[in-house]
Amino acid sequence: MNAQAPIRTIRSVCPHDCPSVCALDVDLLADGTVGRVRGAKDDPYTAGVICEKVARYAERIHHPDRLLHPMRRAGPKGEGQWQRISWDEALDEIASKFLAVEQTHGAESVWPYFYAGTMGHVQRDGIERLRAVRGYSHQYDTICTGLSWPGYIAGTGLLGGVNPEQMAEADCVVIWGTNAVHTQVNVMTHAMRGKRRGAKIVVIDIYRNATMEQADMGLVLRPGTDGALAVAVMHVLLRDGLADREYMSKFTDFSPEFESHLQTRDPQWAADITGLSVAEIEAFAHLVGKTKRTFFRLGYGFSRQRNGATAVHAALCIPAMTGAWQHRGGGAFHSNSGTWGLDKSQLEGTGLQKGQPRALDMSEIGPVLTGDSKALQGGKPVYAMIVQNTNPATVAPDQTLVRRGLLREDLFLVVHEQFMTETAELADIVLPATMFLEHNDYYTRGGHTRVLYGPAVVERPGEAWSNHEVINAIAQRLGQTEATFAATDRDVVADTFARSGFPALEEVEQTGYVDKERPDGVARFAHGFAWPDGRFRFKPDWQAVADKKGYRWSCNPAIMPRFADHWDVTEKTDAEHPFKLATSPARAFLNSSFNQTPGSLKREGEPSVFIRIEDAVRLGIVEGDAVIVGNRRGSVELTARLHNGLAQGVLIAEGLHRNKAHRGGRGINMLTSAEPAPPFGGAAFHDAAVWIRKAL
Ligand SMILES: Nc1nc2c(c(=O)[nH]1)N[C@H]1C(S)=C(S)[C@@H](COP(=O)(O)OP(=O)(O)OC[C@H]3O[C@@H](n4cnc5c(=O)[nH]c(N)nc54)[C@H](O)[C@@H]3O)O[C@H]1N2
Ligand SMILES: Nc1nc2c(c(=O)[nH]1)N[C@H]1C(S)=C(S)[C@@H](COP(=O)(O)OP(=O)(O)OC[C@H]3O[C@@H](n4cnc5c(=O)[nH]c(N)nc54)[C@H](O)[C@@H]3O)O[C@H]1N2
Ligand code: SF4
Ligand SMILES: [Mo]
Repeated sequence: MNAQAPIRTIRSVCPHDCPSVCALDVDLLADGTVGRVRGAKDDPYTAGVICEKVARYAERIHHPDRLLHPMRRAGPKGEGQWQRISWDEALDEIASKFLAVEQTHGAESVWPYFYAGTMGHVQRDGIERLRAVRGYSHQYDTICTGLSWPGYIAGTGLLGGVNPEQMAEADCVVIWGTNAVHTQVNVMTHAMRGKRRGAKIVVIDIYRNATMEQADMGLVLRPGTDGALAVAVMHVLLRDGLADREYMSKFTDFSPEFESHLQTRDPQWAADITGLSVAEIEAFAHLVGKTKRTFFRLGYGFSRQRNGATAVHAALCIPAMTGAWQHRGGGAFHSNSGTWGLDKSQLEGTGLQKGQPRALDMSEIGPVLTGDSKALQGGKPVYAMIVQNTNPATVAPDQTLVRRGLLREDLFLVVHEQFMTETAELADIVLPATMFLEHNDYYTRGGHTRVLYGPAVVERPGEAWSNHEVINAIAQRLGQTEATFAATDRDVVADTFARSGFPALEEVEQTGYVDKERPDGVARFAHGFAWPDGRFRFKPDWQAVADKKGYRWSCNPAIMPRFADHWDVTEKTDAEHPFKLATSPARAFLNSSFNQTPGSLKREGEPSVFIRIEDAVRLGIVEGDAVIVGNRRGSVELTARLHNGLAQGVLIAEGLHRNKAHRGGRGINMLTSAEPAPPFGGAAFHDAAVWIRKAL
């Protein structure tokens, strides 16, 4: 850490893909570098707390491995030989290759690919403008939210919930399928405030993780069985007179058919499926049934199963049955991403769309690039890509196909990055990117209620360009003359705020945020849920969910369960694959970001896998053994860590280490499947049947 005194402290926003979207106070030092980074104390949600990886941001922004100049591949793909080139040369080559692909194969053979490496809307979503004006293939966004969002909307009709600060006012907080200590530390800040008042904390997960260590009640269930727990809880609520029938008759579609469905879902039935005891299920049901002010904080983790969308919906049904929504401190929250009211038409070039190109599923990047005709929707192969803000060669499922695809000789791959990621290593052209303190952007806080602004305050290293600048420059090289491709990032923020009816940017700059908190009654659906009849749905209408959000079916609609339920469609274990593996997030990495910073690498150590002690003993595996975990898709070498907090037959591998950090060079996503999960696609990252054995 640099010991100079700060010359000033500026307000910024953490740009990483994390629901907390913390407001930051960043010290700037006399030599122009970044010093300490702290959580803003005057921001009610951040409340002075940030995670340790961002507190050490100087390590990342001033990392000696930052990319500084455009480079062209100078040897076989992926062999690491590069030639430094100028921006002009790079942009000319990109434009001429893209034009050649357009002319030879059609515009749909170009596939701009991006995700949420930065959550700033201008830098993240501006790539859509280029896609629109050229008629390039669209991206169907599924990798992260494709299962959880539909599950939530199926109940409430809107992706929004009670202000999470109210966890501090709850008498019980249920943290369901999110390892908040690792993934969104601010949930713990507010939940612990409640706990100090005497509130009970319940954590529901598939292993005793860091969050469960803080809980009063920890429920460790088998992966992919949350729906069973949820419907059995509702069975008990009805059986023991703890359901709020008056609330249900006014605000939900509760029906005799649903009630008789639940009669068949008793605690013993759920115990057999979940591995929990009848006593645990009943104790949990009684706690939430008797504690009106129960706040359900539903995470992403339990949606990353093939039945994840239905599981999220089933869990969300519990507060609709107890009527917790009626009480301050009660209700549910998953994300507020449906509540911002933003007009992004200039930012995304909505009005400039050329043609009606196909939308390729981003989670299926492996099948798409290896010519799977279903993934390509019967259309032309992809011959050119520009990738921004994502690292598919590490994070996307079914790496055998992803790598084979990215290594294709006839694929022209441009990667715009801050670091030489494993995706950038496979590129034809690598472009250096700025970081959040080096460009202007605004950010929406999915885990709360604010829109925040983060200005450019430090000098960019070398010749790094922002995403916005790169998209504009490529568009101009391709002959696009629209004014939007000449605007600055700051102009686009200002324009988007103006179109959205937000205060002017100059005003927002003073405080750093716009508060989009909705009145409490609206947030808790006190005037009705967001379906035409105002009723919460125990009986989901998935087609209506698809219509609201533009989702498309990945399965036959007829196979979906009729009511909230356990849906038995997860990947099955068998004699050859007797274990279930989940790839839960590591504390010091954020997806694959930070897997190059010294502090994070030190904390995470080598790639490892948790195995239950009894399972290890049976297989003759001891702590620290090298093991191989595999299935039909591939295999990975890991270090065994014995654990006493997970169910029999469950393995947990925390974190997206670099593939190269594994002996053998193959990373954890060798084992995950790219098959689109029902109903609308998305990768079931925590749902893989595998075998494990000692490495020879
Ligand atoms: N430190 C850190 N922070 C992160 C990330 C990171 O990689 N590292 N990733 C960021 C991103 S992109 C996102 S989307 C969020 C996601 O953050 P979360 O909402 O926390 O979701 P996950 O990280 O997928 O998984 C959370 C927990 O779900 C558990 N889980 C898996 N399967 C099941 C199941 O069937 N049932 C139940 N009950 N639990 C299950 C996992 O074991 C894990 O403990 O976090 C963000 N923040
Ligand atoms: N096995 C397994 N795989 C998973 C998950 C899991 O739980 N288990 N989680 C999944 C989830 S939820 C998600 S969201 C995905 C996320 O996966 P990714 O979107 O790939 O997230 P990161 O790995 O953080 O990569 C983001 C990249 O963007 C770059 N970047 C950041 N800011 C900028 C910028 O301003 N400009 C440019 N050009 N680049 C920038 C960073 O350097 C980084 O390399 O991973 C998924 N993969
Ligand atoms: S990664 Fe999440 S918890 Fe950490 S500073 Fe960023 S927003 Fe906050
Ligand atoms: Mo994510």
